[in-house]
Amino acid sequence: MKTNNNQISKFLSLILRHTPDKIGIQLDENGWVDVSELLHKIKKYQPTLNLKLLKEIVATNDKKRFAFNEDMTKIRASQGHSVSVELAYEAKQPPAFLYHGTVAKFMSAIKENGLLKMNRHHVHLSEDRITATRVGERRGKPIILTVRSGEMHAQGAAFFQSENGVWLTDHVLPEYIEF
Ligand code: HQG
Repeated sequence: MKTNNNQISKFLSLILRHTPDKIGIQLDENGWVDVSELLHKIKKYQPTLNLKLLKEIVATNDKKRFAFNEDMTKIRASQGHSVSVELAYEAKQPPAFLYHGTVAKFMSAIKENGLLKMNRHHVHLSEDRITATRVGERRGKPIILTVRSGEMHAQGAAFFQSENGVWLTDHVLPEYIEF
């Protein structure tokens, strides 16, 4: 059962972050889609998915990747889009330090250019080292970089926090990174 949920969750990430057109839906400018339309159009690909299961997946997803609107008529991915959406996060003061998990092969480029958003809309930073370690581990032996986010913010850089707690910013210059 759990693996089925994982598989549906992966498919939902794909649709709600990257290729909504694959099942013939469109995200609105803030990334939302109607739950009833989603359930209808996704049936062909995920025949077991119904409203009850969708609610379960949203509630139990390990990284809280999806969120409903207040009356649960709409759903969106909380972050990680490659299609253009405006998630309308509020700018927020970050803690003094945030962490970024990466791997050795990117280190020379990061030392030179800092952290870049690459294919995402923001650079993703974690509030604690354990989370950053998990992020880095997806690519190999993790290296944890400490970002002096408090100092960046004091000097005018904007930070946002997604619904699932990930910290987001545009670019981290190398001088704010402790290697
Ligand atoms: C690296 C997952 C070369 C960066 C995770 C990373 C997270 C550079 C990779 C979320 C660079 C981008 C985000 C530079 C950064 N030169 N490489 N200048 N700057 N990089 O996946 O932060 O499962 O786009 O270190 O748990 O790894 O999607 O970002 O290795 O929360 O929900 O370029 O993705 O969540 O990789 O991960 P990503 P990320 P989800």
